[in-house]
Amino acid sequence: MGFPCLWDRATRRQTVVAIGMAAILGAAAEARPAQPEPMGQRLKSFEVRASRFKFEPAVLEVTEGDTVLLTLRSADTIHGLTIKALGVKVVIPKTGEPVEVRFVAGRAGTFEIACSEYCGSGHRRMKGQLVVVPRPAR
Ligand SMILES: [Cu+2]
Repeated sequence: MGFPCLWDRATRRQTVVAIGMAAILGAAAEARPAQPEPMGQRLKSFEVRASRFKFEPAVLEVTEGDTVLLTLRSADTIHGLTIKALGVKVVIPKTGEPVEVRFVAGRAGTFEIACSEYCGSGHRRMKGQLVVVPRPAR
């Protein structure tokens, strides 16, 4: 490094972030789907069935940094899926037509999934969990 006096903790953290972004951008630019994507930068897809009063599967596990694609279908009436902590909200129509929602699991933790549309007496207990495990250190 040309500026060792700047090589403090903050600089190191910014450098790591910059390398991470470069890796993401590089992977996107190359777009070679046959290559396995690096850990923590994968697309995780789930098919989720909503019905009175549950999500199936109820627990979704991904790795920090993953892009998550949910394909949601209702088996009966109108439902919704919201993950408030991550700003995710989508209505699932009663027709059974699939709806998709895509988001980045940007931070580790266990986040509540809830139904966002009143769907009957058990609406309040219609819950699930998104478990985002920390990205392994390299
Ligand atoms: Cu519901």
